[in-house]
Amino acid sequence: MKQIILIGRPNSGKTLFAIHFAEYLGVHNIRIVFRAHNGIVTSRRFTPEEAKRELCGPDLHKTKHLQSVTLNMPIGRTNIDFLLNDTCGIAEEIHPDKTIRRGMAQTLNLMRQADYIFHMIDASQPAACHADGKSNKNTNIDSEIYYYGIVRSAYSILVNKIDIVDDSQCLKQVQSRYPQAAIIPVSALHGTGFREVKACVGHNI
Ligand SMILES: Nc1nc2c(ncn2[C@@H]2O[C@H](COP(=O)(O)OP(=O)(O)O)[C@@H](O)[C@H]2O)c(=O)[nH]1
Ligand SMILES: [Mg+2]
Repeated sequence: MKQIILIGRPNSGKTLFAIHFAEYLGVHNIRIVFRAHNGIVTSRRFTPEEAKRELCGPDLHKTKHLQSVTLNMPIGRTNIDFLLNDTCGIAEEIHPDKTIRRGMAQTLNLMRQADYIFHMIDASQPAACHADGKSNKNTNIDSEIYYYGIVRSAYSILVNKIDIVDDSQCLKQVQSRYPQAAIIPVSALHGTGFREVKACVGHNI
């Protein structure tokens, strides 16, 4: 089964996107498989409301390890299963919490194995969109993901939270900063851009 990874900074909206995208594809009872770094695998079914309440939020690093959901999409005359992997957010700093450090290592490991990478950028965070943001361009984690992604050529940037920014301005900035990437503006909250993400998945699984 093809593996898709959602990767990005903590709080960029990966978990909310995974839940709402599953719902968009018709899954109203989402079975999430949790894969801890020590190999322990558990699973639980959630309604989208339960999943949002328990797994999303403004606290950094609510997602500490891989959370995968098997989704299904009609392609031509068949239905194809694929795995959407939500991950522990990654950042430049070495995190003081060992569990988070291991979660980040797990994210990076899966990024190498994944068949397709969706890199989520929070449009409301200037460091993500602006070349002159607070992070130095050479050490910025979003730039690191971008350089890896364009080499893999199975990579798109999802510019999330466009419901709360001036999207035309932000998109221009993201495009000039990441010129070789396919960029899809989305709102994980409202479902904006999901049709384009679905089309992209359809071409790549
Ligand atoms: N306005 C808005 N808020 C969002 C959007 N996506 C995520 N959020 C909020 O951002 C916070 C972090 O989301 P979460 O999915 O937990 O981020 P993660 O750490 O990348 O998994 C939560 O409070 C979400 O409700 C969006 O598209 N628009
Ligand atoms: Mg999360």
